[in-house]
Amino acid sequence: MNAISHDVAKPAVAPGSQGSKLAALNAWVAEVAALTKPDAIHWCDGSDAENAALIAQMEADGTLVKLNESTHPNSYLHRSHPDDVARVEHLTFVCTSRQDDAGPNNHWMAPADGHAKMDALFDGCMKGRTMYVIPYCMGPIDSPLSRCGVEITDSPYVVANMRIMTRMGAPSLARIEREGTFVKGLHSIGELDPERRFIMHFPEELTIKSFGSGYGGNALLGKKCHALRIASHQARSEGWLAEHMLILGLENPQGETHYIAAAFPSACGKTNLAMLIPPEGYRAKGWKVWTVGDDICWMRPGADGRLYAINPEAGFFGVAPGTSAKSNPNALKSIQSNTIFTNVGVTADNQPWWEGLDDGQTPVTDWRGNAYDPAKGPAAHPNSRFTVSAKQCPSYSPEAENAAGVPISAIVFGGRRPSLVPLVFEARDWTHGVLVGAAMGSETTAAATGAVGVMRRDPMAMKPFCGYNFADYFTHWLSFDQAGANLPKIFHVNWFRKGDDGSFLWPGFGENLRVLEWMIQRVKGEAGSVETPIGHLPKDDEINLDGVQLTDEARAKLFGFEREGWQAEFASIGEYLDEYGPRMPQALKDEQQRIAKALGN
Ligand code: GTP
Ligand code: SPV
Ligand code: MN
Repeated sequence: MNAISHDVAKPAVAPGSQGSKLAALNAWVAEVAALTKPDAIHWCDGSDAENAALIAQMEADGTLVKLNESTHPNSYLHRSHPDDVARVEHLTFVCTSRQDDAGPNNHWMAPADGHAKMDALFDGCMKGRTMYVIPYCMGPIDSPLSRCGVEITDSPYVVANMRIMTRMGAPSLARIEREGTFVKGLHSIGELDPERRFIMHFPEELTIKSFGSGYGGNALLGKKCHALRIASHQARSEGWLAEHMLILGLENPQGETHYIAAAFPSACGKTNLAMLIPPEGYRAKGWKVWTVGDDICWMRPGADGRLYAINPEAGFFGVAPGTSAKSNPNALKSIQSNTIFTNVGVTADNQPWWEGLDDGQTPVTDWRGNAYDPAKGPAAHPNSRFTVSAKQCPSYSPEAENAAGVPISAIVFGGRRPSLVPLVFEARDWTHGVLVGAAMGSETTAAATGAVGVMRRDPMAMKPFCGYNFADYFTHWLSFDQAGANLPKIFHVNWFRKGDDGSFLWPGFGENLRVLEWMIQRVKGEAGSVETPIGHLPKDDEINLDGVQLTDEARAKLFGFEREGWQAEFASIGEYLDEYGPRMPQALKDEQQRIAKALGN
């Protein structure tokens, strides 16, 4: 690495910089270097040569294991520390000057205390290591909706992932030099000690400090830390939205494409829906789904009053288990080459393997690197992931690079709801839709540490990611309903309804297209519905079920309205809104009470 590293004794300035416009960046890098004391500083340019040198270094020290070159060219396996395999919500903080601004939905620390705690951890932590400076842009490099950041890290694995997940390197540095503003993200893997691990956000200072984890959303700071927690805070004051949503384009046989944004909690189906392949009959007629994004959506009103969305990311950090040629062929095709796999198993001939891959092979090594023994758990960690450029996805939309974004026709909320919640319903209007999002619930998944399968409220799928008080966030959402606005319709879906025997009642995956079709018909005023207190449900036969086998139980539960269950649900939603006290917008409380009354509560 000597060839591309700078001796720390030399000034820590960006290459080619005259010092003036990048003064703030250069000063910060120097300050961080003085604190963390790295042996060397490397400014990342994002080039192929730089990436190749980093990969070679990581192969040599065992950070990456090369996978089968003939089946998976240029692909690698990384095994993270077994105690460092997912986001850590209990160690994630939002440090606003006033505690109320972070809200009951966040862990809070006073900014001065947060900085003191983190700076003590960072003190000298990069001795013997190289410090990488990663300039990146979230969103197309030429889009006014995009925002830049710089992550400083001592993890070359983070550098390699950020190169795939963001527009990283020289063009981003040039934009930072033009704009002068950027989000500062400081990261060190430290000793990977869970007792010395914190993910700290200072939204008022556009600053992130993350220590002690090398995994996913904890360490790739452009993703959840910047593009959701910091960006949501920024979006509130600037009049836009930063959301945990996929974006897809649904093209019908007439060649019209409608864009849909959908918020499902972590590991609840965003990547799968974003890459959906329509059922055979639909494909034959010319239906197609285009992938714009699979995890994060930034949107703002355009001159015509519609919401325009960009995907701030450039790659996918997707859940591996369950990804197969049947469930998600586009994802599987995307990850045949140039992919970093984290915490998957491997086969005898060194191919990546995970539960649900269904390729007829068997793993020999598990995600920890031990001989695979089914009695000791799965071969792949349930939160094992692939990192791959979006450009490798066969359904990647050319519009994803459009600087203006795509106009959104429908917003969809959903979660894992084994009971009560039907397959789909539509909100009556924007305010009702905001309540539907605010009331979202879902079972927890392996994407975060802690118990799996526990039902919790996860408003707009943003519980772990909203950088400010949820009450203010709902107020912000409500504020988009104003004169001149031409807002998307809002829907709620549930792919995870279970029958009495515990199995899923809806086939899901590609078949979800049938539900999207109904939504767009509703947007165009072409489909009917049945009005209930919880919203509009599809009328009998309004959703095309040709070729779908559903039992009577499934039909009743997927399309029915269970008044008594909803009465209890609305009482619980009311209690939830009350947890936020007087900051909760009255309009949302009124909406909850109106529906509770209509339900007969
Ligand atoms: P994050 O990247 O954590 O934000 O997750 P995500 O929302 O992108 O989740 P993803 O699409 O990776 O799905 C996670 C899990 O849900 C996988 O195990 C999928 O197989 C499963 N899944 C996705 N869609 C469906 C569906 O329509 N039905 C059922 N039953 N399971 C699904
Ligand atoms: C999620 O947990 O919602 C993810 C994965 O998308 S991570 O980047 O680790 O947050
Ligand atoms: Mn996510």
